[in-house]
Amino acid sequence: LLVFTDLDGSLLDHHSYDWSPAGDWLTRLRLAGVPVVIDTSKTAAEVGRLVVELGLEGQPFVVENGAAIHLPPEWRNEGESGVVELGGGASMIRATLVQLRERHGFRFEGFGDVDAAKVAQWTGLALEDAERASRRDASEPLRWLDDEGRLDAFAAALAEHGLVLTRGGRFHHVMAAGVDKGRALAWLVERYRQRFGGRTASLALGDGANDLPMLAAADRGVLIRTEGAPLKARFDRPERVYLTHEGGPKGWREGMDHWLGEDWLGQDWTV
Ligand code: 2M8
Ligand code: MG
Ligand code: MG
Repeated sequence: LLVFTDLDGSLLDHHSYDWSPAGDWLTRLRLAGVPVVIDTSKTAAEVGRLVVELGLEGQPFVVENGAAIHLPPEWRNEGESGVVELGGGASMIRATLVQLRERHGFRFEGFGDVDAAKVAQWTGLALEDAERASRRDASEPLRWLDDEGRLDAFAAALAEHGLVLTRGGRFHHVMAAGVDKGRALAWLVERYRQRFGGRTASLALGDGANDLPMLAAADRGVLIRTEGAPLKARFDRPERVYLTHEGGPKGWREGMDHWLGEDWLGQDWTV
């Protein structure tokens, strides 16, 4: 079994960054040798710190909404760097965004338009964390300041330039077309299978629109309830996705209790 998890609003409380309700499960999974793989919109600079705090060192992790996968040194194949890119770079994305804003008059503000102090203000992160969040390699988060009704036209304009729009907890995110958390999950499930063989069932947990491809790509999913309006999600096989009542790390724990329960090691994960 492999566990893939979103961070903000899922394993971590969106405001306090507390994950203590999920702590018991993290310990149990570690003792059972079940990898917990972070699959997040955060940057490598942010996650590099968090894996240590969360005790999740030694596993690969996915950053920037699936745009890049970071592999531990011992995981790298010959000639492979530690970073597998599944989409194009941030400077191309930024240049296209600036061009579209000028041409169509879309109103938005991206992380690349402002300094870290502003990002700290938007997110509630400490300045040094906001600075880490601003070091983007392959995605751009932005605040949409225009009519919600223009988002479709914005997404269409992005698509013409080979880019895709998704939505996280607070921000919209722009990546190269084809990039999403689900594709990164599939890539890593295959890599775990090559490395360790055997069963590679996956369980994914997330709370945002940007997590839906990850939940759809996993054998089992946990859609963690968000504050405010519940996310409208349609899955091909909805019986595979559990919707929590609690939010954040409490919802994370609830989803684990639901799928893994007491005798979870004995469960049949084949699908
Ligand atoms: C951004 O992502 C969150 C995740 O859902 C959002 O859209 O609200 C990211 O850019 C990340 O790098 C940053 O740490 C986070 C802070 O709120 O915001
Ligand atoms: Mg989230
Ligand atoms: Mg996220």
